[in-house]
Order: sequence, then structure tokens, then C-alpha cells
Amino acid sequence: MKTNLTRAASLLAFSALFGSSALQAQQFVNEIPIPPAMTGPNYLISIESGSHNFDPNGFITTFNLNVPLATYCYNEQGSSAMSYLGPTLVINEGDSAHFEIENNLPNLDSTTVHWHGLNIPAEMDGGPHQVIENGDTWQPKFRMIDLPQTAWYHTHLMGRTTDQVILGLAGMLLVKDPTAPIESQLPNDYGFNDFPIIIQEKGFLLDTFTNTATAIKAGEHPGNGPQTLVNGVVGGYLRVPPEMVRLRILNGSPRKQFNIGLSTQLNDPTNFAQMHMIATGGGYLPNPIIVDSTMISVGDRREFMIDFSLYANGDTVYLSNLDVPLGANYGTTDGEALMAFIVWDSIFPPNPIVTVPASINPSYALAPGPIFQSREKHLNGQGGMTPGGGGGQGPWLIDSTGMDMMVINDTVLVNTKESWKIVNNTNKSHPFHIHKVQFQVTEYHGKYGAGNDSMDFTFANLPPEMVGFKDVQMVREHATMTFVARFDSFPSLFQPNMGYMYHCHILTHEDMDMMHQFVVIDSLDFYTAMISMPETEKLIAYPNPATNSVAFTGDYQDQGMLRIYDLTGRFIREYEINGNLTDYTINVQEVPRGMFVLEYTSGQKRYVQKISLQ
Ligand SMILES: [Cu+2]
Repeated sequence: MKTNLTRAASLLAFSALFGSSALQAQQFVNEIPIPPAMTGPNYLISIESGSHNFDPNGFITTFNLNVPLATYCYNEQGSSAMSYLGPTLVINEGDSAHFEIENNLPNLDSTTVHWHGLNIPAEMDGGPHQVIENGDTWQPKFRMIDLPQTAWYHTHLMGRTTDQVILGLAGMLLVKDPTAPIESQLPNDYGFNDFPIIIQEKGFLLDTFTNTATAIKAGEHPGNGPQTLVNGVVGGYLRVPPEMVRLRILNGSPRKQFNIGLSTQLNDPTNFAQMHMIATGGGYLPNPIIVDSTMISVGDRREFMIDFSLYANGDTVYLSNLDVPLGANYGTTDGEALMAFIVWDSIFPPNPIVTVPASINPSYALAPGPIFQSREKHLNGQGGMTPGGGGGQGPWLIDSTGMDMMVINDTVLVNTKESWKIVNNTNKSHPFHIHKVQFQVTEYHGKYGAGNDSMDFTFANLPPEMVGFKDVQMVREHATMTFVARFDSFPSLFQPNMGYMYHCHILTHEDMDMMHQFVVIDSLDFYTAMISMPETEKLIAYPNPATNSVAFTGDYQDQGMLRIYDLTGRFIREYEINGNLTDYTINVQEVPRGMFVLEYTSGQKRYVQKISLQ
């Protein structure tokens, strides 16, 4: 374990030297902390409770937030560097990472650690199946095969992700390739010209008599405020050198979307500073894209280069949250300034950068290979359709069903490319997130971003917020998004506990109940895997081989779903059975010829049979 103490220590010295006397805007009084960087190959992490002051210099005037509150955090074992959030984990592409993660949370609380954005084996993914019981140590190990990118890590405990993230269980994770030629042209001096910017909304419970914050508000409604934090403080400022600076912006909020822009004008963000967008959460864009403002949905990351040489020493540039439309608005305050950058000529990055490279990732292209399977997912449910909207009375769903830890919703063949169409049938926006893969949007129809215009996009003309490799994309109310992704590497067993999640990243929606899971399997295993599932019996279909139709004999539970897969696990079609299966004759004339697997699920039972169609 090596912690990058040098830069953290020098930043502390820097803070002590300058104090907070030279502030331009008095409401930005809290210096934004930079989480220490932690490098491998061994990462020893303790998940523990903390006590954190979100407003150490007193900025909130409507109530007193200048008090320590109970939090959760990740720390290097034996260290107490963090009282909220976690260190920035740095993993080089191609390196192996070994983790020892101790759960030292209070109140016998269990948790998980999910590596958001990474392609790693399912049993290392840290989703709801990989629970770390209180007092236990989890030891995932994986080799980093992903491209350089800004990922993050956070708790993914079934039904409790919202509350645990709100308490502080999140941190940034950087995948790097120090040998890549492009890196010498980009700001890479962590804490000097390369900054993690973790934006989160948070509400607080107040003491009625003293109007002082007593706890972090959990659950659906953000409570008083909500206040917006950057790296765990409200009213934050960050000193930056008068040259190119890289901002790695993560929206680590439970619910809130941000439409961010930079301006020298506080509360009137019209005089935008140019933001050179260089990367999404999935890695570098082919070329920098200049934007005035851009939406960053919950769970998303975006990297920008900002030219602070355009400002004088001591100038302030504000990061503001601009208009967010109603359908994407979860507690958003339009026009609020989130933090201030103060240009400061006494910061000397070891490797200063003064220009934006014209090209970053010229080999970027649509994922290769034919589309092996297409899927369609409908986002629906009643969560926000109660009078007044967003009341959370009832679940949000995918294809009218919620998350079941024991159900495999989708089976994907390893090393294939798929196309997924996400249809939002609700009146709220949902940032759709999928584990394991980085997808590319190929079509989008409907409202997008922060606007109210309905648009039609294809891969060739995507707006900036949809360009590049992504693992989360907001699908606005009644809009439709189609993406392609390659499901490469790490096949596993056909078992529910080997599932990767896909879900809405609004954490209250994920917790209730807009989440499903898929397994990635090797084709050779499919039939064997099917018949080895628990509670599986033999289905008796006849004739076999069959030509036009198939009938059944045996003793089945009433009602269920009959599905046909090919031998690679590719779903072919399904038939709803509303009575006893033996009363049905299935027409298979439209099914291609060859060997197939028939699966009948009814109640808790599963019946499987291989069948030949000739
Ligand atoms: Cu949602």
C-alpha cells in the first residue's frame, strides 16, 4: 500500500500558508478538500463511521450547519484521513488490484462496494450479491482491463443504497495509463492541475429550537435545503493555477441532475467560460468538445479542461447549476452557484499544461462486430405519478417488474455486441445505468439534456452529453434511447448471484425498485447451466424433433412463461401461458430451424428441455 502523501501534504501546507483571507466572494468560505490519492497494487480500506463538518467556516445563514454530524466514510486502514467520502483510488491499466475491505460500520450495518464503470468479474462487482457483513473483510482482486477513465466506487446494498451513499459511502476511482503519449499533453498533477469535483445534494435535519443541523436527512425527500456539496463542503472554493486545469466532475448525488456552466458572474451565469470536454465516464473523446454548459445526471462523470490563464490573479469563476427542466428536476435550484474557483498564481504544477490538444483519442469508433441480440426495456411504474409528482408512493419498475435477487432477467453471451432500446414510459427522467459495459448511444428520440425540444439523434449527430463511451445516460420523460455495447470478458455461471445490475441511478428509484440483473455466460455452458439451476426439472415437449407445433405432457404448475433460447442462450421468443401448459399447443413455424432450449417458468419452478426444430 502506497498512499500519495506527498501531494496531500503539500496541499495542506499550501492551505496553512494562504488561509482563507483572500476570498473574492464571502459566501464561498470553505476550502474544498482534495481526497488523498491511493495507489496499488494493494488497497487496504476500512469502511467506518466519521464525524464531519460540512460547513467549517459557517456559510449557511438560514440554519447552522457548522457542526460535526455523523457520517460514513472509506479510509486507508489505520488512517483517519477521511471523515466523509473516500480516497481517490488510482489503478493503472493492465495492473492487478488487490483489495482488503473491512466493514467497521457501527450498528452492525452491512454494506457492499461497487466499482462503478469497470469491466470486472461479476463476483468482484460489488453489487447487491456481494454483501460485506459487519466485521467481515471482503477481498476482491481484478486486473484492470479498462481504458483510462474517471470511475467511482460506492455502496450498492439492496434497498439501502440511497441512505448509505447519503451518509458518505462514495469515492472516485481513476484508471490511468501513464505511458500513453496523450497523457503528457493533459493535466495530470493530482491536486495541482487535476482535480476531483464530487458534486452531491444533501438535506439536513434541524433542531427545532436552535435551528442547528443535527443529522443528515435520509430517504426520498432531501429535507432542509437541499444544500449542494463539493467534496463534502458547502460554499466551497478551490484555488487553481492560471493555466489549463482538468476537472473530473462526478455527480455523486442520490437524486439531483446538474446542468453545469462556468461564469465569472454569480447568480447570472450568462457569460460562460468555455469548457473543453475531453472525456466521459468511459474514457477519452476523439476530440475535445467545447460546451458552455452540459447536463451531468446522477452517477455520471465528465472531464473538462478549463483555461484559467484567461483570468487575472485572484479572479473568481463560479461553477453554477443552470436551468433543469421539470421532468429531470429532483430538488434542483436553478441558477445556484455550486462552488468558486479562485485563480491563484502561486500554484506550480510539476507538469504545467497551457494548450488543449486538438485530438485526444483518434482511434475512437463504434464498437466493432455485428449486433448479436437486441433487447427492449420499458421504464414504467407509479413512483412519480402521484398527485404532485415524485411522491415516491409506489415502485418504479422495468418492464413492469421490480428487482428480484433470485431472478436472472437477461442472459448475455460473452464477447458479443448487443443493442438495447430503453423506452421511458414515465413522466420523469431516469438516468439509465448498466454495470460491466461502456455503451455508445446510437439513437435517441425525445427531449434530452436540459431543453424542452423533442429531437431525433443518431450516432452521427449526438449532442455533447451523449457522445463517447458511457455507462449512464439520462433518458428524459417519454424519450427513447438505443445503445450498443460489447459484453466482453469474464463469463460466469448461470446463477442469479453472478448477476450484473442495470438500473435507474436515481438512488431512490434504484432502491425502489427500478433495477434488474443480467448474467454473462459462455455459450458452451448454457444448456448445462439451465438444467443445473435449483428447482429445475425436465420439461417434456413433443414431438421432438418438431416442425410446426409443440405440445407438452406432464404435471406443471398453473400459469407461467414459456421461452425459447438458442444454444448460446440468445432469447428467441416467449409465450404467456395463462392456464395449464398441457392445454397449449405452441406454434413454432416462425422460429428458425435448429437446436433450441425450451424453458418454462411457473411459480418457483423451472422446467427445461432441448428441442430440435426441422
Ligand atoms: Cu429513475
